[in-house]
Amino acid sequence: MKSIAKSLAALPRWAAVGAMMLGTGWAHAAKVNDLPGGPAVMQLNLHPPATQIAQSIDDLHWMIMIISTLLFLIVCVAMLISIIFHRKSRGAVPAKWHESVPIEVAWTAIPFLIVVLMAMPATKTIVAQKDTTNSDITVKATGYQWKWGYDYLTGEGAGISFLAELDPEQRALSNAGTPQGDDYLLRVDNPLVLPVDKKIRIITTANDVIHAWFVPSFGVKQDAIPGLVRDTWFRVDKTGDYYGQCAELCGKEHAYMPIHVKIVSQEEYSQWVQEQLGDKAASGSADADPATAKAQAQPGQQDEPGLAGPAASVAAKARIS
Ligand SMILES: [Cu+2]
Repeated sequence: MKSIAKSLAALPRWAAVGAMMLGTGWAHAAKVNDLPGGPAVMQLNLHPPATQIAQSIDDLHWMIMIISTLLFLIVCVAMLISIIFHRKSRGAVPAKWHESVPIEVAWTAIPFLIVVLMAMPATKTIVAQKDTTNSDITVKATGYQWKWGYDYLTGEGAGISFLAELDPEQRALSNAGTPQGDDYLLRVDNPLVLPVDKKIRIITTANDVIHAWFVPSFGVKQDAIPGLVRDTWFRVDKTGDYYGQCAELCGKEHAYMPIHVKIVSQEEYSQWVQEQLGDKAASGSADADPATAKAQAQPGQQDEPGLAGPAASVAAKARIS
């Protein structure tokens, strides 16, 4: 009793703290705007879809939401009518019948049909999500604590590889406790650049613990598991910047490994590929470090099969330190 009274006495203090936190939240909310391709202020719904799969997921979400809401309302209204108008105090007398085959068939068949109605389009979408065949470009995304390594494996750009880390300025803002900007904790140093309207296959794996490659606007979320490969795909309808984050709790800096995908026109992509491959050729010929050259020439000696390029050398450095 005493402890309850004590808790009640503390309520105004907690209310004040809550109001203060809410006030701070509103103050921050006022400073930021919606981020196209990323989260929106006070967002309740899914991200606007940028791929056909994301559109299907959005449609499924609304269809199932509407069916569930209707069922909830029908059950609630039936229950309230029964409680209010058929209560004992009003003289209601319970029916005497027992076991009714038609009713039992109805309450088994109708929910079954509703579930089938929801499962059919959902299955179609899942099958489409898993169809990674005939891709134009394949990129391997490797999760590290706490960054992403990208290796372009096939298609235009094959051979490009780099690491994408949280923008250092944003890391500093986070350390100082002063979040700023619409893309706070979503900007990276090297975004993943890909062309519009091409089927992109992403192979996911990880170097240490389980991560997940998640870009909501693409309708893509795939675990990246050490020692295993998984794949997913997307074809983006329009150019722009799209943002996501690691979606598997992977350690203390889980919140600091964002994903930034830049979808550009085919011409811009070809130009970017030329620049990257040109830079790589230049740095390859200028690379006087025999250890790095050896590591790149003999990827089989790495712990991570198939890792090559900057991702491998950084992984090797990370192991050494
Ligand atoms: Cu992670």
